[in-house]
Amino acid sequence: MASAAVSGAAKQVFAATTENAKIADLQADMIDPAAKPTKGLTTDHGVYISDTDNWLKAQDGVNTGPSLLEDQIAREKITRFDHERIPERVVHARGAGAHGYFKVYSDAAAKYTYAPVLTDPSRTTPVFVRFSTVQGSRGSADTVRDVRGFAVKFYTQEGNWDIVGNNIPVFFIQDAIKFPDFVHAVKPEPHNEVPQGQSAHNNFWDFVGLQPESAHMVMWAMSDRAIPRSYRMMQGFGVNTYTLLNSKGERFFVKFHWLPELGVHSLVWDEALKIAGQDPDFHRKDLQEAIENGAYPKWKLAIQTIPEANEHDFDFDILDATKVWPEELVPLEVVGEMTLNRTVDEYFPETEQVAFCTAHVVPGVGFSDDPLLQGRNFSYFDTQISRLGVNWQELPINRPVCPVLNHNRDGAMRHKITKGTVNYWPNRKEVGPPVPTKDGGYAEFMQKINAIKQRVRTPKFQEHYNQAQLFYNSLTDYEKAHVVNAFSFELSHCDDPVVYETYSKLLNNIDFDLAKQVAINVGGVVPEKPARQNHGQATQTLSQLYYAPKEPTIASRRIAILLADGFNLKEVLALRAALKAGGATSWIIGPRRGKVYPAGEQVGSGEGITADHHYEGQRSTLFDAFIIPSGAKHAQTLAQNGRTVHWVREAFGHCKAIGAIGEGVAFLREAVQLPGVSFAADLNSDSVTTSYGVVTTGRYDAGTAAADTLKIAQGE
Ligand code: HDE
Repeated sequence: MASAAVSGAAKQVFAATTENAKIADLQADMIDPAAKPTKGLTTDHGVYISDTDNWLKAQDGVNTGPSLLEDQIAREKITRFDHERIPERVVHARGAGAHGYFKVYSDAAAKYTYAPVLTDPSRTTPVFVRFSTVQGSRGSADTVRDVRGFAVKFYTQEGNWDIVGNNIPVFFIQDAIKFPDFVHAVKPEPHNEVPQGQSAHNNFWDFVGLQPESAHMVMWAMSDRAIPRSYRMMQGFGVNTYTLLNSKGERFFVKFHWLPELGVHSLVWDEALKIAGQDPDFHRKDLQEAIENGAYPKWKLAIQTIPEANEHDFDFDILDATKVWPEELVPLEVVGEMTLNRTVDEYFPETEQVAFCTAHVVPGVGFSDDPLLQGRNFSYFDTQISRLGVNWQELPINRPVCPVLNHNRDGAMRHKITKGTVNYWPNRKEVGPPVPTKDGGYAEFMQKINAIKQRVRTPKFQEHYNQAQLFYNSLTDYEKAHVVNAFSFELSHCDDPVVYETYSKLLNNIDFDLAKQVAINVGGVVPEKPARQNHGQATQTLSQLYYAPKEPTIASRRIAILLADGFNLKEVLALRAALKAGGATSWIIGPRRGKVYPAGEQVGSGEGITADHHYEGQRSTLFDAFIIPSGAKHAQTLAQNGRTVHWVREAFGHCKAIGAIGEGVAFLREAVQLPGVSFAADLNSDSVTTSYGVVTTGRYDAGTAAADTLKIAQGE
């Protein structure tokens, strides 16, 4: 991927790629053209090509003659090109992937499972992770309002284990049989294939309005969780209820959680909309940039477990994927940590061809009767067949690092050549025998079933609003305001009154004020009283504020330094050094890409400093924070430029940390005129010197960090 953002300043702390068992396995299929493995171009059958620019023609030197079908070299080139595309994923089509590894801290989870990947701290298990959006096509924008996929493939020594999760802990439906309806409703509408990369349309809101089991998930999808700042700053959830089996034969229900080291952070809506146009690859590039800079994203893996005997102790069904297990009732236990430390070498054979499957579990991990999971276990294998072919598990990125041996054979694109005369069991040569469970063969839990076949769900599956309300009650006021705005935006895009009236009525089952505000905004049904009593319960772990990092950090943040000619060079150099020391990347934004000249140097001569982008090249939307150094002429020029004033005002509107020094403060105060802002100079505070100002609305810890950075710069 050619990436402007990855060039230049971003490669300040380039890290060597890291090897693991899966990377070693992939080497066998890797070609490095830079190592010149051949003299030059060959056909697919290995014959050197002397001309790749001219189709073989019957030509006399004056007149252009017909192109000859005989040209096998041209035909092969065109045919290969004609067939480059495969079907995109039916959902989660757009994604970004990376390699890494997983380690457990101890054998603490041995009381729940005998799976070594979860209990053996001496092991390093390679992983491949693919993050994705759900609704849009492969070419859609990254920052749209949507659920994010968070799919992890562990290449364990006992086989591949996939946790195919999302960044939201619940789902829209309870039973897999509803999935095609849900996906048809959210995807672009059938008559005109609109809209792309969003759920703001009649069909989605029609469906969820008639399907109250979606209410809880819809609340999450309308919250800030659906516009993450970065894939690296999202929680991940297995969503479905799985099971763990220990060596005593006891079974536990389990939910898997990924907790990001950097905390959970989101964009603001206006910013997300703008980035979707300014840099549709924002999240993809962010992941690549961080890994290439050595700022390896990390998540802790935590589990919630419920002993089999306690399955029915809750007022919700623990097999219902539209419900969370509140952490007050079932605490998280952190068991290990995942680190992503290598970007892909080639997008298609890795990120596009990776194929996840919820049915891929390893001994010690199993399924539950969660009706969504049961259906998923069928769907994933099946969909890979139409996307990649029946031998999809042989593809390099998908094959396990442990040996694979069975009597499955043939099918399109079979790669393996299995020696011998028998391809069935039992056979007279005892080739490929089953492995007893005591020697590591997969053991199903001996679950007793005494049931009547029927198309039903249990009574607890019928309650849909308690947890939707719990979620809303648990948000901070500003998070609630964002939810109101999100519903208002989405329902305003529905032009069928039946749709927005139905949904605004449904909201009154969750929260009276929410329903009222949204109905007023979108012309829905304004309620006079709540449709149900609010139970008033809240829990701190549902607001994303709870996941702010304990230690504020600027590591891996993008911080701009906004300059015009005549700036203070000493300050800028000190700032850059300080930002680099804190693990952030700094970006010079100037009047032109190329040299910008400090005070004391003639414009057009002298050393200057190299700007990474001009003012329009990268807008403030693409940075977490920015700093304006001192310099009289520079501040004056910035003040006279509508574009730079807008650049700063927009960043302020997006709640970014803003730092300024000396005349930079005057520029902020006089030209930009940020509403409601006090400057350090006005504060009469001992802890802040009067020579610089820091504006932060507290969205990012980068605010504090930028202040510290400036202090460092001052000390220079
Ligand atoms: Fe998926 N889902 N899903 N899903 N899903 C797919 O598999 C499906 C569900 C999730 O990066 C498909 O390989 C059914 C929940 C992710 O490659 C398909 C049901 C969760 C990804 C499929 C669900 C997910 C997929 C399409 C309801 C969160 C992308 C392409 C029973 C826990 C993985 C593919 C990647 C992809 C089916 C519900 C997450 C069609 C039937 C719940 C992250 O098989």
